[in-house]
Amino acid sequence: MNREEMAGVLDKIALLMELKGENPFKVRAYRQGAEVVLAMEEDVVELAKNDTLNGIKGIGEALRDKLGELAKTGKLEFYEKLKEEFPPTIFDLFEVQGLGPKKIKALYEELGVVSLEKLKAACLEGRVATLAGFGEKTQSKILEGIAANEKFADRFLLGKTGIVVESILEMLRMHPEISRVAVAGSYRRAKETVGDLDFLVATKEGALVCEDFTTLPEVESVIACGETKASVRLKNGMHCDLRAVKNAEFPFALQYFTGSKEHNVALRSLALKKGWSLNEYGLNPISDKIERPSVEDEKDIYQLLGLQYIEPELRENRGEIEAAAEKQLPRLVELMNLRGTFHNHTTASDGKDSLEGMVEEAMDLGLQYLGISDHSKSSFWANGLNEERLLAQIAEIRNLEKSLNGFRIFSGNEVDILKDGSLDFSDDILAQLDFCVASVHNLMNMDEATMTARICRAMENEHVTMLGHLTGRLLMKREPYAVDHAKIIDCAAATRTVIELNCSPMRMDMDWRWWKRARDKGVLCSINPDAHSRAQLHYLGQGVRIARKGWLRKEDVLNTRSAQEIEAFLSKPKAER
Ligand code: DGT
Ligand code: CA
Ligand code: CA
Ligand code: ZN
Repeated sequence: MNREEMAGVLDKIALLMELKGENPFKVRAYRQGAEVVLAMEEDVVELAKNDTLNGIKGIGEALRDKLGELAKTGKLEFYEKLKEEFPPTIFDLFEVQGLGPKKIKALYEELGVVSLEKLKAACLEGRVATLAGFGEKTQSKILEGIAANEKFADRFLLGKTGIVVESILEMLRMHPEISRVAVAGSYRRAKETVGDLDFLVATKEGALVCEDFTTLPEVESVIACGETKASVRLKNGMHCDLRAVKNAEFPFALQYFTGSKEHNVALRSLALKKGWSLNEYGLNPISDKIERPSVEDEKDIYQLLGLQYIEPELRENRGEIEAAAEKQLPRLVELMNLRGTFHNHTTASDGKDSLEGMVEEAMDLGLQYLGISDHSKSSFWANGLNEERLLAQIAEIRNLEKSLNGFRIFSGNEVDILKDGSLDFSDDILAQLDFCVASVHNLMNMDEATMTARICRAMENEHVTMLGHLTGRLLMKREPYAVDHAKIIDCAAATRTVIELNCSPMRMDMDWRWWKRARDKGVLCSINPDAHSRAQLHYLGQGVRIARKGWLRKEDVLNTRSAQEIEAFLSKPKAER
């Protein structure tokens, strides 16, 4: 049980109590408790476990005892009982935009709505509009909300799923009856969003392993459990499949369930041409004249088909099979190639950690340098720096650097691109920085031509080292703004402006589908976490996987260069970079 899970239980208790129409003060106590648990500096789980969670504002005695029970046993009797009063699908209703506990209560009590499906049906039949306090308008709003939910139904951000995937892998590896373990599907291919998780194990004891899988601590409920397959819903809401195969089938199953479907279809037809039938169980000769091949792992399958090994990130049928046949696949960048990173925030603007804290974390990560780029003055919502504060920050950085044994801090800024493509700081000020990330943060509704011209003008500025989050998209939340990627890439190539791969999980922007084109035009990529806290520097891990998905090699990524090389790069005029 970790902090987030503990807070999650309190939040759900608040929701269910509200549904039951209980005392609003009690409800608020749980909700507030959840916030306190999330925000506490101390290790709240440890304190609760040791019964030392005392005298904390917002956590009364009743709550303290419940947290203690949760931390010690991983369960809470009170919550389990409360949950039994409702069908588990009821929580889905709270995800619909515009539906609060009061409305859900009415829908539940008067129409028996207990799931999204029932809610949608009730809306379509016009029954929701007839409820007191609802009406036609509310009904169509609810339908819109459901539609928006369905569009992103049950997809999760790649960058937020790593922890649960790693912990499930680790537990499966420890199982005595399991010889091989892998995660397949879109997670293995590093898609920016993941639908469900697909685990694969090699075992002789399929039924037992499936059964044990359903009892992992991450599991919320069991959907199905058989001899070779189990399906569960995890506590974080994700669906998750486990397939148990024989050791000899493992390579084929891994290849098949990694996908993508399009890649598999193309690979299967290539196999057919060579006289094999390929499926999730094996590679079988079509005629008995051909001998059955020996396959130990996934690499052997590609080799038998006359292909270079294709890294999972590339398996989207976007030219990788052709390139592998011609032995032209790129050698992809790896996390250990990164030497530093740019675009990071501190408490000077809207970051949660100090300059020192950010630097400490970067050093712990084994990096040689860190670029600091807080917001500029027009981003007042993010406490953007004015000229005076920016100059003071440069001085602070130069001073801090003296005590760092050669670790470099590059002083930069994430400078706003204004409406007409001019920048938030004058050239005199920008010239005093080591580097500059230029980003759009407002007026996002421009038409494509205007927005593209605006961004291109910014890139023409000699001081703009790189372009930040090209489209401003927030995955599953905010559409990208209209911008002509091809033109931006051409302009970046012409002006020698680097484009950032912003690897904040909800951004992953520029999109991976454009990087090969950029690379082929000689545009450099900078893999940037856009970290607003120390912990967020770790976004680099999934960022590298997205860069790989974009066919990028070490030499295409600026921040694989050493601190000295970066210094030399930044000191040259852009035209010579
Ligand atoms: P997701 O879960 O929506 O993010 O995407 P995937 O790629 O993980 O898809 P999923 O979980 O439905 O299936 C896992 C893999 O299994 C998929 O990438 C390819 C393979 N697969 C599933 N259904 C089919 C199919 O009908 N034909 C072929 N060739 N492969 C399939
Ligand atoms: Ca999947
Ligand atoms: Ca699946
Ligand atoms: Zn930004």
